[in-house]
Amino acid sequence: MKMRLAVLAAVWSLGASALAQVEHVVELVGTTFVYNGQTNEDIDITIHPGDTVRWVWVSGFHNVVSGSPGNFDGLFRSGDPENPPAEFVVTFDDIGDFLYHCHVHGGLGMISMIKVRCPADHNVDMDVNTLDVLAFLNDWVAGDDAADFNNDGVVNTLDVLAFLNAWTSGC
Ligand SMILES: [Ca+2]
Ligand SMILES: [Ca+2]
Ligand SMILES: [Cu+2]
Repeated sequence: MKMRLAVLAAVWSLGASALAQVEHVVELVGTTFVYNGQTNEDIDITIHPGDTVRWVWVSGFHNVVSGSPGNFDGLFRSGDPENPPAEFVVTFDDIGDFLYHCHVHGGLGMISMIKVRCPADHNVDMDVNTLDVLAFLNDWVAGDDAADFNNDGVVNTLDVLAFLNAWTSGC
């Protein structure tokens, strides 16, 4: 019995480890933000509360400013525009859509967005409810990569445990 509990605890902690903080790197190249081969407004990046985004200057004279061009919302700003090498890191704790731009090139479309969602918000609509369980199980049954909740490259029962663990915690 003790053994069984130990195994259960181990599986549970595997699930919890899926919630570890992750760093996402966005590069500043020429007049574009680049992430995963996507640029500026075409970047599709969804992160979790507590994750960080690291902006890395590769080429060009830039800064990183929250809000849309001409409408600084005061959430974050890297400082005055500068040349590489430079980096800027922000930790996102709140759920939401966070628009940002480069003050120098915002008019040229150097604008992008970070979406912050709870890990259990599987359908990315900012609510965690039973629809997310249905959406997750749908992907899980289909063996879809989106159901690889613990990011280990395999879709199996550990992902269900990890998902339900996150879902029960409410975020
Ligand atoms: Ca949802
Ligand atoms: Ca997995
Ligand atoms: Cu720029």
